[in-house]
Amino acid sequence: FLTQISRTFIAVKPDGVQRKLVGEIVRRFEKKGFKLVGLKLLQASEDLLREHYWDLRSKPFFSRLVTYMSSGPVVAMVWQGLDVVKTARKMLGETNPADSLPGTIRGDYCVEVGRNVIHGSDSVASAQKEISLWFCQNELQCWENSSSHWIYN
Ligand code: DGT
Ligand code: DGI
Repeated sequence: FLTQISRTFIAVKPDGVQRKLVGEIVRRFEKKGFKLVGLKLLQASEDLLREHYWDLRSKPFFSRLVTYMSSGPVVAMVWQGLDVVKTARKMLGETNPADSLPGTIRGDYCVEVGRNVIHGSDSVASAQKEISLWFCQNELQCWENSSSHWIYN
């Protein structure tokens, strides 16, 4: 099969928290049918963020990005479900909010790439890396979703 139950790392960025978008973002993932397996509020260190954004380390905006992302609390989450990595990216929209369609989170709630309110892993491999970077094993919950038979056949 090409489709898999997987996990992805989602973070409401400091601007998303300040703008009271946490509930709206959690609501969208819950209503879609994904399962929440980890959630915490934290102010990320610059070291954590430099590791998280390692692939962007040579970009001209890298230090601004780390400053922005460490400027206030973020809500870090792990969501699980069928093809959740790919689907979450669709729910987020494009990196640049101007390219994001209405109906996506970035398309509905932000205007600038440097304040794009949410992060989502861009591949299954980076999701695994990011989940282990941001969460300990004992912060991830295994639980039976009582409505799973109405979401999956
Ligand atoms: P994410 O989900 O936060 O990893 O962001 P992506 O993957 O949608 O976008 P990415 O990895 O290209 O960019 C990471 C962060 O870098 C993103 O929060 C916005 C910021 N960024 C990207 N390009 C620029 C830029 O040209 N200028 C500035 N100031 N920031 C940028
Ligand atoms: O995974 P994405 O966030 O969609 O995209 P990414 O991993 O290429 O970039 C991570 C973040 O970096 C993105 O959410 C915002 C920031 N970023 C990316 N490209 C730019 C940028 N920020 C600014 N200011 N300018 C950019 O061109």
